[in-house]
Order: sequence, then structure tokens, then C-alpha cells
Amino acid sequence: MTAPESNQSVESLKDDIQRHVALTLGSDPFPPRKGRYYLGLCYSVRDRLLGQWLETQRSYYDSITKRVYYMSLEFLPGRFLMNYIQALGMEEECREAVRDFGLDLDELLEEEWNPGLGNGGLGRLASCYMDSMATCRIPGYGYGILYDYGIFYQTIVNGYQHEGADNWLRQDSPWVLRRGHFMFLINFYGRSEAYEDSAGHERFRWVDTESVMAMACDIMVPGHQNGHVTNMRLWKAISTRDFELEHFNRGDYIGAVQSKVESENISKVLYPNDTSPRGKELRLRQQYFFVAATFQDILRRFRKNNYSSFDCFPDQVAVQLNDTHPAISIAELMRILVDEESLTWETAWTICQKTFSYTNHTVLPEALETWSVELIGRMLPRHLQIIFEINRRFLDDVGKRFPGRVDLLRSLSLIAEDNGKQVRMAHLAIIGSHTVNGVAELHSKILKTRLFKDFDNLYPGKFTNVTNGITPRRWLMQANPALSELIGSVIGDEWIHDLSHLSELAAYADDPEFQQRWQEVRKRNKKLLARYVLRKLGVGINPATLFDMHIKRIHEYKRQILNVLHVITLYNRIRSGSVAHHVPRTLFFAGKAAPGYMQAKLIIKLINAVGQAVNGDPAVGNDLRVVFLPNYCVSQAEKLIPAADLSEQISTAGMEASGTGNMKFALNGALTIGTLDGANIEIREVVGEDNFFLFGHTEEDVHRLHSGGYDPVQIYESNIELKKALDMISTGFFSPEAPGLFRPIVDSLLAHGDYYLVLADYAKYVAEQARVSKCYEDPALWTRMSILNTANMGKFSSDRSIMEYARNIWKVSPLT
Ligand code: GPV
Repeated sequence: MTAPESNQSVESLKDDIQRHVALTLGSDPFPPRKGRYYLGLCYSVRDRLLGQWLETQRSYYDSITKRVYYMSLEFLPGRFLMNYIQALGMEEECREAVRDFGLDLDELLEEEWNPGLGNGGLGRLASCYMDSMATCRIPGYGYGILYDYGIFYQTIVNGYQHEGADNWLRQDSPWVLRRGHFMFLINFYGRSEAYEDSAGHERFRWVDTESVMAMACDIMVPGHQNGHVTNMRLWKAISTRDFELEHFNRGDYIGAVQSKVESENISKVLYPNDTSPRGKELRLRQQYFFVAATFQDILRRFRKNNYSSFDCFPDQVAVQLNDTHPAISIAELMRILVDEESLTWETAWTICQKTFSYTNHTVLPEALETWSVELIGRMLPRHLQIIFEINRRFLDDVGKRFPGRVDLLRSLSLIAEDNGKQVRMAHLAIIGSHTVNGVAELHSKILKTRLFKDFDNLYPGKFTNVTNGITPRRWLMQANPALSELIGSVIGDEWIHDLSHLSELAAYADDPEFQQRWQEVRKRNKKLLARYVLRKLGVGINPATLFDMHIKRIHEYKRQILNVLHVITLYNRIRSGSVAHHVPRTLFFAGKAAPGYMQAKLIIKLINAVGQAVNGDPAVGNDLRVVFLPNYCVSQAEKLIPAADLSEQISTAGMEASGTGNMKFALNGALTIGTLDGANIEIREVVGEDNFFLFGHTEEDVHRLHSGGYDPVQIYESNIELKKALDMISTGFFSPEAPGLFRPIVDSLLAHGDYYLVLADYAKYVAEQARVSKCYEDPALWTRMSILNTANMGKFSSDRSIMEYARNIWKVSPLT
């Protein structure tokens, strides 16, 4: 772009911003105020994207192409403004425009609230995939719920987690386009009624229902500088008029308003579901609400193309179930096809199986969804009938193929009998889909060989793997501008579209000049973070120390406790002077605990208590610092990750399905200390054994230890440093005001069998951490390892993942 043109575009952007401040917001543009001008900029950027969005949506219709429906109850998109600006390639223009008003773009960006419509990895993955679908021009949509309240806002009070309401829509978001004219009726409760059709066949209809409307709210997801803008459609619950009239007729005004409010509760709040929200009626209502609305939208589009038959439905529609949260879709599509479209059961079932595919994200038994037969029967009576019929035909088939195998029938059945009758949603998703995938190689292997072994035998080839990925746009270009620029200066910018280009950096791994520039960037990022921590917590940290980060949901299987035991061990070594010299470290923890998960909340308190003891001990000085950053979210991750030296990925082997934070760190040049779990294994494979700090029992070891013979007490008795650390926790060293406070943590490790094998991995972990420190003392070595991590992370672009889904599962190709 020539200079005069660019001046022109800056001037017209400035005009637009002021016009929006005055005419959209109704505010006086003078003097320029940050909050108003932030919004003025949002609307101006939005204007520039809307045309592309309309055009993309129109091109889907024009080309009558197969489309992907990515159904997810969670999305964590992070802030939109910079994402849109960079997608449009107008960063410099925006910087200049706001600078002319005496404002700073980076400060304006901080005005945006994070849409916290997800819990963690699963929701963030969905957003990385939306980004890649748009960038790879895969025709499709994201579908979900527009929660009024996202994941709770976390504060730390006296070391404890406090949950606050995240009313993110308090100020209208400029990004949410409400489609007030676009509503679908959603039914619940009532009963299934049998009747005879004109041909004398028994049919069913769902009657006497209560209903609510689903209103479409759209958010644009742009591809990177390619003019393609994908739609994310989130449903909001709106009460129906009928519902009100019924009350009004009885003269019950307050009752009318109350029932209106209650029906709108469906989209009120995201479930913080790390310990699963088993049996929560509202959660099942959310699932069906979003499924029923989405399918009405899918069918509306399908009908628009005037198809003569439903046989070609699977040639037009691919539905990806993001975990089992949308699995009731399978019963819903069967209901539509059989009850409303009058297809035979067999035809309908074939269509279903060709339409759906299912991604499993966990093997932890407590996180596998089940719904009681009683609840489904009450809320979705016709769906329960359909689920029973699916099960009857399925078990019939299994019985014929494996006569006499009652054990097999019991293990495969959609209905579990052991704990009151429960519908196993994973089983429904497996048999209703053509493909089931895990999210990393090890995880997919565990699905096939352990969790769903019998299903794999029954349906060879149905189970497959798609290793997760992350978008390099947000997680490198946007989060780490300094490193992006350095990379660009030696290998160009192709990596933004094709991350495999990063491999060209390997040639510079030993180049002293490049190493120095690499270190300068990392140092700069660490200083920026130190400033942020000082601002947020009032705690000073030293950027020259090793930044060691453990940031993710707080959960026992992620083993924050193992990290804490290492910190206490270092602390004891420093205090006793038993190490001649120590590599100074700053430990960063961040993450939320599910509000009902007491052990996880106690772990947060312990981290803070240890931090308080360590940070306040003059004997420690700068050598060890512990900070817990409250309210971990996408934007905070973007600040932390580019400043990390060490990434903690220390879950019990076999328990972390994939992990995606692990990828973000390695992409930004942090080194990983990790177990052979989830995607760690594949990261280590590509970055090289020498550039990865490995420790701990393998998945097979874990399986063996769980089968019997593991004795954590014996390990405790025989390891002096470990015993000392645990004794300090259990005797109140970190909680003098309440000495027994942390007993439950120590009990879980000693008295209750240490299910997550913390003690089993402690010694190896501490030893590997010593190797980390040693490497860190050799800057040339460390920098080389860091460069090689970034250089070899090409595989973990979500573009690669999305193209695998597109080719192997969805059978769709990019629009040209
Ligand atoms: I199931 N995951 C999540 O964040 N929430 C869930 O409810 C379930 C899974 C996570 C896994 O724990 C991660 O290992 C994985 O990387 C992520 O999903 C994306 O696949």
C-alpha cells in the first residue's frame, strides 16, 4: 500500500470511530475517552468485517457445498478486537488512528472483557478450531449457547478461591449480533403419544409440552487475511408468548412474568463442570435446548436447497459432537426423521450414522456423562423411547454376533444398571456416529484398548485419532509480537498460514547472534510480565529468574501438588543451605477449581499458603518466589505463556487426554518438564528427547500400579525430603492458625492410596527439575533448546488438525 492511500485509510478510520462514538453510542467525541473510543473502534472494525462475512455466508449457498456443524457447549474465544484487526491486516492503521486521538491501542484492547463461555481446554480447542476452519476456508459453523454468565470470576481472598458472577454481557458486546427475528420453538416435558397413521402404522408424537424460544446470536470468526468469515451461532433462551398468555388469562400477572424468567434461565449460566454436573436438570435442558435449536437451523438450510430426499442429507451435513454434551442430537435427529419426516427407522438410522462423528476428550470415569432414565423420561419422553429402541436393536445385533455373551451385552448397553438406570451418553455417541476420535495418539489408543475396547472390536475402523492443535494466529502472532517479528525477520511470515515453515528456524539454533536476539525477546516478555504481576498483585518478581509455570484448571490428576512438593523441597534446601548454590526461580500458578471440588480448592489455598511462607522468608530472598495469579483466562494466558521458561505438564500418565497449553508453551519457546501423557509424547517426539525434560511412570506403569501393590506410605517413609515436605503440610507449618487445615491433602496421598501417584513420581520429578536448573545455567544450551522447541512445533497448528478432520472425517474440502 502506498503512503497516501494508507493516510487516507487512517483518516477514514478516524472518521468512522468518531461517527460511531457520536451516532452509535450517542456520546460526545470530545474529549476522546478510552472506553468510548474503544467501542468506536470496535464498531469501525466490525463494519469492515461484516461485508466479508455476508459474502462468505452467501458463497456457501451459491456453491451448495457440504458444511460442518461443530457443536460445542463451550467456546473460549478470548478477546476479539485484536483478532479482527489482524485478520483484516489493519494493525498499523489502527495504531496510528487511535494515536492521533492521543490514545494507545494496547490500552484500548485491555478494555475488552473475555467471553468466558467455557471451562478450559475443551472450550479453547473449539475456538482454535473455529479460527482454523475460517483460515482454511472449511465451510461450516460453530454452534453453542450464549450464556449470560460465563465461567465464574475468581478472586483469591486470604488464600482461598472466591467465585464471583461473570456478567460479561452487562455492557452490550459489539461482537454479538442478536437475530431477534430468528427464533425457533423448543419443547420439553409432556408425553409421547401413540397414534395410527393413515396406512395403519403405529406412530408417535410428542404432546403436552412446555416450550421456550431459542434466539440466534451470531459472532463472526474471521480467517487470517483471506476474506473468509465463519459464523459462530450461539442460542439464547427467550420465553414464549403462549406461556405468558396462559397466566394472564388467569389474571396472574406476577406468575406470568415469573414463568417467563424461569424459562429464560436455560441460557443463564455455564456449568463449571470439572467434577461433572451429574443429574443437574438444568444442564440437560441446556443440552437439549441447544441441540434442538441447532437441528432446526440445519434442517432449514437443508430444505432451502429443495432436496427431494433425505438420503443426501449426509452429503450436505457433517455434525461434529464436541464430547458427549451434544450427544442427545442422535435421538433428536432420529425423532425428526422418523416422527416428523416419516422415514423408516432403518433409513433414519443410516442417515444418522453417516452424519455424526464424536470426539472424546477424557477417560476419567467421573467425567463420562450419564443421565438418569428417570430424568430423560420426564424431560424428553419421546427421546427416551428412541434411545431404548436404538439400544434394543443394537443389543439384538450384538447378541446375534456374539451369542451367549451376557457380559458383553451388559458392558456395551446404552443403559447402565448399577447405579439406578442411567443412559451412557458416550455409548449413544459411539453407536450413532461413523467415526469416534481421541485427541492425542496415546489417548486414542487408550480408547481402543481399554475404555471402549469392546466397541472397537465390534466396529473395526470406527475409532481414530486426531491430535489436537492450537492456532498460531492467537498463540504466537498475537500473544507474542516480539518473537513473531524476530521469526519473521529470518524466515518470513509464511508460518502464519503454514506452521511447518517454523522448521527453517532450526538452522539458527546455534547462531550466537540469533541466540542473543532470541534471548532479548524472551527477556523483554519476562519484564512485561513482571510489570503486570506488580500491577495486579503488588508483588515484585525478578525477570532474571527462571520462570516456571503451571497454569491450567486445578485438578488432582494435573498434580499441582507434585509441583508444590518440589517447591517445598527447594525451600527446605535453601533454608538448610544444603545446596551450594541454587538457580533462582519464580513459580507461577494460575487456574480455577470447580466450585464444588473441595480438594481442588484446598490445593489453591495450599499454593497460596506456601507462597506466603516462601515469599515472606528473608532467608530465601530472591531465590524462590511463588505467585498465584487469580482469574486465569485466555487473555492472561496470552500474557503468561510468552514469558515462560519452563512449562509444567506433569499429569499422571494416561489421564490428560491431550493438553493444549503444553503446545502453546513449546511454540513460544518454553521448555517442557512433563510425563509421557497426552500430547506431551508427540511434542517430545518432534522437539527431540534432548530438548524435553521427561520424568515419571508411564501409562502402563500406572495401570499396573493401580492393579495392586502400590504403597505410597513406604515411599514416604523412605524419602527424607519428601517426608519432611509432607510433614510440614500436615502439621501446620503453612497454616499455623489452623494446623490441621491441609490434612485432607496429605490423607489423600498417604491414607487413601495416592490414586494420582504423586509420591511414586516425586523423586524422579525432583531429580529432573535439578537437570532443568543445570541446563538453565548454560544460556547457550538453553537458548538452543528453546529455539528448537519453537522450530519443531509445526505439527501442532490447529490448521493441521482441522484439515485432518476435513479430509478423514467430515469429507469436506476447502472453498476455493
Ligand atoms: I471431558 N477437557 C476439558 O477441558 N473439559 C472437559 O469437560 C473434558 C475434557 C480437556 C482435556 O482434559 C484436555 O486433556 C484436552 O486437551 C482438552 O479437553 C481438549 O481436547
